[in-house]
Amino acid sequence: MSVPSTTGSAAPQVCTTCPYCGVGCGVLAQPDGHGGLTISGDKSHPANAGRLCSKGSALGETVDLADRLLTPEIDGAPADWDNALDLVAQRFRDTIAQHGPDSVAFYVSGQLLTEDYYVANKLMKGFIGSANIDTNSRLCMASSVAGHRRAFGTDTVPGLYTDIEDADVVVLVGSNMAWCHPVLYQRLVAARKARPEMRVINIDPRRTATSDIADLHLAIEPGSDAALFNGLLAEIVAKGATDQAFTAEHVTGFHEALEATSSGDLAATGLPPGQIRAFFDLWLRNEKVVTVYSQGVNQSSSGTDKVNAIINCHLATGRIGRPGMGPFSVTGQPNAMGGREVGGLANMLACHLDIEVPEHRAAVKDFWNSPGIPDGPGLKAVDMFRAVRDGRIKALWVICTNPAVSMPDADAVRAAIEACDFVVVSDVTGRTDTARLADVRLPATGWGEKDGTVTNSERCISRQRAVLPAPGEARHDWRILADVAARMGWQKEFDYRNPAEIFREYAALSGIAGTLGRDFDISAKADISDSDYESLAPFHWPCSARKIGGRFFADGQFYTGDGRARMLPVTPREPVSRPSADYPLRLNTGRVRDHWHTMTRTAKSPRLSQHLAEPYLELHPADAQDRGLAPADLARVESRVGTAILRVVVTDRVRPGSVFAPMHWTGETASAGRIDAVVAAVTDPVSGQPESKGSVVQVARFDAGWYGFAVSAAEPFPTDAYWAKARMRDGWRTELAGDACPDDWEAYARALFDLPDAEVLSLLDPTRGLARLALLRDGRVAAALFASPSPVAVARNHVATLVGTMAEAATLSGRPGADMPDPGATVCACFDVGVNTVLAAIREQNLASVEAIGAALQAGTNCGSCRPELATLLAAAQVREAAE
Ligand SMILES: Nc1nc2c(c(=O)[nH]1)N[C@H]1C(S)=C(S)[C@@H](COP(=O)(O)OP(=O)(O)OC[C@H]3O[C@@H](n4cnc5c(=O)[nH]c(N)nc54)[C@H](O)[C@@H]3O)O[C@H]1N2
Ligand SMILES: Nc1nc2c(c(=O)[nH]1)N[C@H]1C(S)=C(S)[C@@H](COP(=O)(O)OP(=O)(O)OC[C@H]3O[C@@H](n4cnc5c(=O)[nH]c(N)nc54)[C@H](O)[C@@H]3O)O[C@H]1N2
Ligand code: SF4
Ligand SMILES: [Mo]
Repeated sequence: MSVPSTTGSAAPQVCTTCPYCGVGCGVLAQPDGHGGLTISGDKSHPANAGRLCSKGSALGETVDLADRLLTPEIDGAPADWDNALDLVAQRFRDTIAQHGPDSVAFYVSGQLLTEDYYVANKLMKGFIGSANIDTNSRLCMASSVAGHRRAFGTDTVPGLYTDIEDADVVVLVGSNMAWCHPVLYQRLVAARKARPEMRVINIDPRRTATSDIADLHLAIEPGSDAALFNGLLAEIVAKGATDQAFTAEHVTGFHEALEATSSGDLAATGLPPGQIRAFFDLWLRNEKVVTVYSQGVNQSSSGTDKVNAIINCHLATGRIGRPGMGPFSVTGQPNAMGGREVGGLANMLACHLDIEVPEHRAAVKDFWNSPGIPDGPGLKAVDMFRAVRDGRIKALWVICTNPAVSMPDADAVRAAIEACDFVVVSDVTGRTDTARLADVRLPATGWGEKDGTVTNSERCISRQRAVLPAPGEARHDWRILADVAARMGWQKEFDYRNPAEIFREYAALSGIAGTLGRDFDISAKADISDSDYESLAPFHWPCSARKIGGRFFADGQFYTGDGRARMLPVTPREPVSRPSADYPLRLNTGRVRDHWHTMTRTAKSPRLSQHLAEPYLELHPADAQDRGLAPADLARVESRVGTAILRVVVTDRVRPGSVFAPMHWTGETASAGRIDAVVAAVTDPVSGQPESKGSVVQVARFDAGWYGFAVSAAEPFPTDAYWAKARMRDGWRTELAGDACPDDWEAYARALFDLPDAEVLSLLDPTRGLARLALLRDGRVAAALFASPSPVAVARNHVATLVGTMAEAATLSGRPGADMPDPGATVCACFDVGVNTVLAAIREQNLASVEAIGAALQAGTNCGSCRPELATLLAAAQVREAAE
């Protein structure tokens, strides 16, 4: 829907949806006339009512065409679409003819739109006749899917976002909501402010920005969530808090679940008894409890059991599907939920139909008019890449995901892709670790250019709409898939003209699913016209003659054979990899506030790249001391499968014995920052989801001969033992380290910055190993390098402002003049406010609240994503003041 322009002749404002997290915020986007977009939150969208986080607000900075893949490529050379599509179709056809349908596979993504996903699934399961289509949701939501299916007989999130606001107790388990679902977190913060009696409990081995709001932070032993919730179940029963009417009528497995609990469970959590009591008391005293859970639960070798241990407690108390209560698995990707609905996982069919149920298969086969549907599940992601490695899969199509970075045992995955006979990658850029390995690269349209629907964490289906034209020769993912299908012989079955047509077919199929007793039914939309699809407003499923929107399960109607929910007996298990003398530390991994996954989009934004500009390792002070590691040193993190080199952050946010590293850095952005190279490919036996947060590692100093910090107008391509680069407003900032100092710093710098003829200003002190160089073009700084034998101590945010300035005597000091204080590391990305600026303002202006900081500096007043960090700075300053 185009909202009429408010600015006269300018391009119209388009109402669309954010392409990042599963909160699914509505966005208003308007071309700014310079290739970018002006972005604001959509006040009419039920998810965000106008709010956006730092990533959503910066969307306009990510749509330029730098690094975009704009034409198809075969073996690295530009090709036309006909040749590329013919080749893909022919290689898939030949491979299938020779080795059977299970010798090919698609690996797709929760960031595809529902319409793209539907076509991919239909092609593989319905026409190629293999179930070898899996998605990165296997690394993300698979344990929640499996847990839901075991408990409810369907993969359905019962509640709505308003339940989180209406609850009296919100339990956040393995969720860093402040950084990962920021707008939902802001809704929680606002609700809590309006009702100060509301209580928030955060269960996470690590203290995070989310812990800031928590009345109780349970720094649980990694992996011990099932033990804690088993303990809670036993307590519910012991204290008579069971809803006997609900369990008697609507639940089976109560006694088995209770019997599986043991008095020893709670010891495994490592929590002080007082904290456990406080948690249990809050849970038992309040009926309105919502338990929100995310990757700390799912990404575990016992993820499915953790999910069921949580759901058990809600079923036992009948606290499900009513306002302000219920288990709530929040989805990660913008269309993680849509992908589950459309059957993107190797063990599902479309519309919550089951590939293993003959009646379901027959219905879908008839509807698709397909030659046959495989009668069992295909390979799940980890097994799929093992099959690629073993040569069982000979042709692979990767769409909208970057497995060479995000899969566990990522070096082995990279090697498997490289060795595979035929690899196709559809992406918006060719510069990903995975796309670089492809035989055929296909340019896809990206956010802002494509049209379709997504489903967010609360089952709300929204439109993404194009606001920019498709660049170069890029095509929509659904169309690329349909073009290949046509060339494989299924022209008629894939003859779609637009996404509306695909959506109608999908909605009609959901009506059949509804008649087969499934809950995913949006058949009321099956006859939607093209223009109504164009203006489709966000709606919650189901949407059929029988039910529109709302919650599930308060009525005790479940989707199992007997209509009752299942409580599951859960025996808590530790993570599979155990710390040992060789690998004594537990490696936890996750996200940072301003980056999205493998950074192909967020790294384009200078402001999103400032908050955390380098891959890092959080390490407890005791563990750092044992290894002789100081803040800003480099560390080598090693497991049985691989190595990463990361910057050391010494902090008691992590427990002794645990380290944390972000998942975002890639071969494009750092020399050895791919943390999944270190993560072992251990999976949950039920869901197949990898244990991304439970590997064991050893950490040792990475002894560098020299360290460097560089800024440059143009992108540098270092080859040193360590480097990590990030975009900044006028170019690039790069951290460097090498084994032995270059003999000739000037020659080194000229090569690094590819500035062979630049004039060089230098300040060299070979005896102390210090080097400072500025490379000039027409008297202005084109690049600068600061090197020393220990981690370089220059004011980075100041040095970053040198590029493009006239060189002068102070250029190589690395410090701003007394009249220009160093702002320090960026906290507020929207207004570019640094830590030092915030601390100085707190001190000098006696600021006592986050609001006061906002009034003084603007920090935290736009998207609000940095408000938890501002609160932490404020608290630290106040503690210091009290101590002084
Ligand atoms: N900024 C940003 N936001 C994102 C994304 C992004 O890339 N960047 N990605 C999106 C996606 S796809 C997803 S899936 C979500 C993920 O959202 P989250 O799940 O909130 O994010 P993570 O940082 O992966 O992990 C959450 C927390 O789990 C904790 N944890 C680790 N082990 C355990 C454990 O054994 N028990 C418990 N209770 N906790 C544990 C970690 O310390 C971490 O703080 O974020 C979405 N939002
Ligand atoms: N160690 C560790 N590993 C993890 C996790 C963790 O917490 N720890 N989290 C896991 C989770 S939850 C997730 S969801 C995954 C995410 O991991 P990935 O899915 O691998 O990460 P992305 O960077 O989001 O990859 C999306 C790719 O699609 C491209 N793209 C963007 N838009 C489009 C489009 O419209 N069409 C096409 N064809 N391509 C497009 C992007 O450029 C990018 O290359 O990582 C998983 N891996
Ligand atoms: S919370 Fe942020 S990243 Fe998530 S959908 Fe909303 S604006 Fe996008
Ligand atoms: Mo995810």
